[in-house]
Amino acid sequence: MSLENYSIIESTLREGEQFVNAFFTTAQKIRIATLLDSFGVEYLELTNPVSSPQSRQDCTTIASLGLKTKTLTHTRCHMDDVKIAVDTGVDGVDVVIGTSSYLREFSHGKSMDQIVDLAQEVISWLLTQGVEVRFSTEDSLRSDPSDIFRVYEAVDKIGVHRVGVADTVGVGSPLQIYELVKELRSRVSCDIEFHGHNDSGCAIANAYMALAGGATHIDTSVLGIGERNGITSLGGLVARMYADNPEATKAKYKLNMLHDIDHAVAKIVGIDVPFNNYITGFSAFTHKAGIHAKAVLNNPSTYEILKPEDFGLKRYIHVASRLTGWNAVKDRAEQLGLELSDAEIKGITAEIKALSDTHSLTLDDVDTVLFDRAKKATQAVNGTETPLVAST
Ligand code: HCA
Ligand code: CU
Repeated sequence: MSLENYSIIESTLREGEQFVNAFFTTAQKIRIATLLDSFGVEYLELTNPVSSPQSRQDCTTIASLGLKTKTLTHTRCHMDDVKIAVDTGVDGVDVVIGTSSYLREFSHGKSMDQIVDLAQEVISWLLTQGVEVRFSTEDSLRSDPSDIFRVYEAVDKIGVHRVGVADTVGVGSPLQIYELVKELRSRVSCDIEFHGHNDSGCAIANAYMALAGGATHIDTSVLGIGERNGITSLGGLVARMYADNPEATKAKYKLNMLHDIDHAVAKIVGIDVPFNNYITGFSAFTHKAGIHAKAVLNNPSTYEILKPEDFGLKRYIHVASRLTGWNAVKDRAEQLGLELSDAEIKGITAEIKALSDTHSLTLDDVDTVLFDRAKKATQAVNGTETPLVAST
């Protein structure tokens, strides 16, 4: 069921701020929050207000913007943190504490008994404050399952709204995540959130399998930015969900905003949108080989699972290569308004292939060949110098 009915917790303004290059001014935070709100994410997660005075101020500012999306702030499982969090006016508080032996020994030093007691104290206080409350176990995948189930069940019993599974080090496989979430689903009645890092390349697949196992909320960040190489990316999750159900995904989010959102955040953090980024990478809708081009020109669905027009984008057929085919060259000639016979197009295609066997071609090179041949063809027919080019 969760595959049709899930919420995105967009954490660019929390996990994303942990990306090495990220420094967000207040104005940039407001811009990112506003863009994500218009896109339609259900929640925004903000940096823990105790991190710095400006973080606290920004949290209050964003919580009071009157966005449609709910605002959440991240906190440690600590009374001092959650009191300040509630004071910022956010709709909800995302509490987290490490449960793996690594974090218990080398980070906060608490035993599982102490964690269970503390979690109950913090969560029950938060529940009196009228905010949405989530409790998550950091490094869930390297925690003893019986430990995390024990603490999840304890907070579920006192009425927490959501528990979170966090693959903090990106070690989980899709099957492992599915099985863990499925087991958790059978043990708690509250909602389940998944937060997955991408160290071993599974963040999107893991988020998807968490939903398949019964999770209701997925954490994302724009372009996946976060600690190390980041988490499930917003665009990647959207691409995955669209591949399953285009109509539901189009109805849920303003997909034509993704391009601007990815590029705006990339600019703010000083990176390029990767060439192979889901949906918005520069080659995401580019077809090259002649066989692909021919079929796509006949029917784009032959080689496209995502329709570029649904994201406000265009497909591009690459012709400037030795892999091209005459259908692609013909399409380019038509774009340029050139009238050439199929025989001529086939001859030009052979010429392009020969040229690109010796060096890399640009689209300009192809266009030059096309214009040149069109001119010669016209001269041959009319015996004149006038190029046979439609008015442009
Ligand atoms: C971290 C914390 C966290 C928290 C996830 C959560 C993680 O920075 O280590 O709140 O569920 O990956 O565990 O981002
Ligand atoms: Cu994280």
